[in-house]
This record gives sequence, structure tokens and C-alpha cells, in this order.
Amino acid sequence: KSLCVVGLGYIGLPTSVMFAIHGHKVHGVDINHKAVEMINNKQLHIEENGLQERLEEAVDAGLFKASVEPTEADVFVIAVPSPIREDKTANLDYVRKATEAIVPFVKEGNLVILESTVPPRTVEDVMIPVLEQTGLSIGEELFVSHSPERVIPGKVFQELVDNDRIVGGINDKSSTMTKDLYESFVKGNIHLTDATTAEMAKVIENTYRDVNIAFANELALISDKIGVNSWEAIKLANYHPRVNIHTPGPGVGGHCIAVDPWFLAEIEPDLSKIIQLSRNTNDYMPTYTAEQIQQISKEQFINDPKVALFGLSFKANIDDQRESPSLKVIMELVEKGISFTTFDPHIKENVASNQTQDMDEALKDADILVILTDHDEFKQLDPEYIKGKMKNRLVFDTKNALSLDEWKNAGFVTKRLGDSKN
Ligand code: SAJ
Repeated sequence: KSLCVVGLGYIGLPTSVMFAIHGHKVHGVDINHKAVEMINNKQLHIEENGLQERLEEAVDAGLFKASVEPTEADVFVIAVPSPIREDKTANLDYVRKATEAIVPFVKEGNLVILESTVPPRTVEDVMIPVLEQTGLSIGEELFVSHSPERVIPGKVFQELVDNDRIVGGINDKSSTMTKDLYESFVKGNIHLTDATTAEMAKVIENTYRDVNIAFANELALISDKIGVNSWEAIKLANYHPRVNIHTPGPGVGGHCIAVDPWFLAEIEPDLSKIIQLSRNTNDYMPTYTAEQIQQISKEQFINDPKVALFGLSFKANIDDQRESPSLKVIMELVEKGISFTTFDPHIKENVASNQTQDMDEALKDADILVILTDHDEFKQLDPEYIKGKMKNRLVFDTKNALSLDEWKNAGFVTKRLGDSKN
């Protein structure tokens, strides 16, 4: 088949190369000229395990090329961002614009698939009216479905293949056509439903995770007051066969979990109480983290601490900073007038202020080391080495990434988020 994939980001690019290395001819589209040029030169503008070699394979086979303009194709796949606005309502401008952009190229018999996560009813209420401009009869001459991406950054290629996939067509024919296409590389089960149910299922998955993390964060806040290590208590509770509590942390980042629950809250604000409460709990965690940094320092009689913040990406071993709790912690420290440096081996671009690529420089004159992301590199930090680089020996681990006993032995005063035993 020939495919036109609109949006070559964290989802669109890996998906494009997967289709290409499975024999489809893929034309990728992105509004970012620089990204398009890089992709055609087999260079990556994002970090993802296994993407480089697959991109090379796809381009070398002549089955994948990128452009800023769509083209005619059998299938159109839309994988563009669907962020929220300041007021926590869905910003569907990218989805709408991508749909409008393909309209001139859509022909009879084509299939349009939306992969972006969207509020339930977006396909029916936002996309279909735009696609009607093709003059084609929707469901008879033009087929449309929602097949939400469900892959986790860092393990995208494994999950693209192994995860079950949801396919929600606007009618049965749309669903079957979509299933046939994804079967070229998906080994998980493909479940068919309607477009709106598929939208709901996807939003529910991420909302479930957000609510569960908020519960874990609440347990961490309680544990900080009552002489309990929440990490240990949660681990023990999870030995129960029907309990699966997620882990606390400095907040919830990324463009999915921190965003998608608002898609439900927006639709039915009065009925989504737990959902909104959870969002607010998770959004409070960076503030709590900054307050803890201040408090721990005060307890050690350091009134004007210099903080070394380790980890800027929103989670371990990736280069993505979207909605990262670290950026919110930074804002809180700025507001409190606390000085800091930042270090993250995965972030090359100097987006955060006071960032250095040199760990020793980040630690210079620091009073407190704060771990905000559990990168593998940080788990391997040697306290014996670090202690020689800092002014004071204080460490605050918000991700349970360090063996704090080792740090204590090296002379550090230690604190773990959600743990009043450490
Ligand atoms: N986090 C915690 N505690 C946890 C798990 C995560 O604090 O127990 C934090 C992370 O540190 C991070 C944030 O939550 O800041 C989100 O990370 P994540 O690993 O939960 O999720 P994402 O955003 O990388 O990917 C999610 C996935 N959804 C689910 O697992 C239900 C992925 O499968 C989706 O494809 C993706 O959202 C998406 O694009 O929607």
C-alpha cells in the first residue's frame, strides 16, 4: 500500500518506518522543515531505541521519504500532537489542520486513520465534517477510523509490535481495512470497535494511570508524616494478587498522562471528580518537591542552598522534556530565589536555565543533590566520587533511584520522597 503519514514526531516517525520496513511505500509529512531535512538525510530529530537503524533501512530501501507537503496515497495516517490549552481544554487545531491538509489529496476508496489521542467524539464531530469537503460519501467512498497509539517512549518498537491494538472505525468496513493494514507488523491482538469507543478506551488507559499515580503520591505525602517508607509499603501491598499501585515521584510529565485526563474532565466536569482531583494532586508534586528541598536544607542549617538538579526529561532514559516535572521544580526554585544548576545526559539542547553538560560543574559548590529523573546513569552514581565534588553532602532522591545506604556510608544526609525513615 502507499501511505501518507502526517506528523513525524515521537509516534509518526517510528510508525512510518515500521510500515516502510514492512513493505509499504510511506510518504511522511511534517511542518518542521528541519526535521524533514534531517529525516531524509537519515538523521534523527528525536531519541528512540532502535529508530536510527530502522530509519536507515527504510530510506535506503527507497520506501520512506519525508516532505512538508502531503501527497496522494491509499491510506492517510494522522499522528499529530493534541495538547491542552492553558484552560485545560483540548487543543485540536493540529488534528483539524492535518485533516484539512489531506483533503485535496484524498480519493475514492482511501482510508484515513487518526492515531493521535483525542477527546471522545473528535473523529465524528471534528474530522468527519472536514473530510466531507472531499465530496466523497463517508463510510462508502471514504473510510475513517481511530486507532490510538499506545506505545511507551523508550520501548516504542517493541510495543508497536507486541501491544494489542484498538481499531475503531466509523463503520465495519473502515475497521476491517484498518485492521488489515496494521496486521502487517502488529503481533498483538487487534480489537475492533467504533471510533468513539476507541477514543474513550485510549483516554481511559492514561487516566487510569494518572489516577493510580495520584494515589501513590497521596500515600507518599501521608508517609512523609508518619514514619513510613511509602515505597516499601506500596511494594508490600502490591504482593497482593489484586493490588497494583504505581509509584510516587516529583510529578507526572509527558504529553499524554498529564494531558489526557483533562479530555474527560472537559466533557463532563461535574462527573469527573476523581479524575480532576488526581490531576491536581500530581500537579502539586513539583511544588512539594521544591518545598522539601528548602526544608531539608533548613534542617541542615543551610539557609541559602545551592541545588544540583539531576534529570530534566519527564522520565527515565529519554530526551523528551514535554510537561516535565523538573521544569516545574525549576520554576518553583526560581520563585523561592533558590540557586541551582541542572544536569541531564539525555538533554543536549540548553532549554533549561543553568544547564551544564558537565556533571562536575553541576556539582560545584552544591549543597544538595536532587534526583528528579531515574536515568540509568544516575542509578550508577558513585557517592564516594560525588562527595568530593560538592560543598555539602545532602542528597534528595525523588524517584527511589539511589541505594541511600551507600550514600549514608559515604557521609551524606539522605532524604527520599515519600519516606520519613530516610
Ligand atoms: N510516573 C510516575 N509514577 C509511575 C509511573 C509514571 O510518577 O508509577 C510518571 C513518569 O515519571 C512520567 C509520567 O508519569 O513523568 C508519565 O510516564 P508514563 O511512563 O506513565 O507514560 P508515558 O507518558 O511515557 O506513556 C503513556 C503510556 N500509557 C500507559 O501506560 C497507560 C503509553 O502506553 C501511551 O502510549 C502514552 O502514554 C501515550 O502516548 O498516550
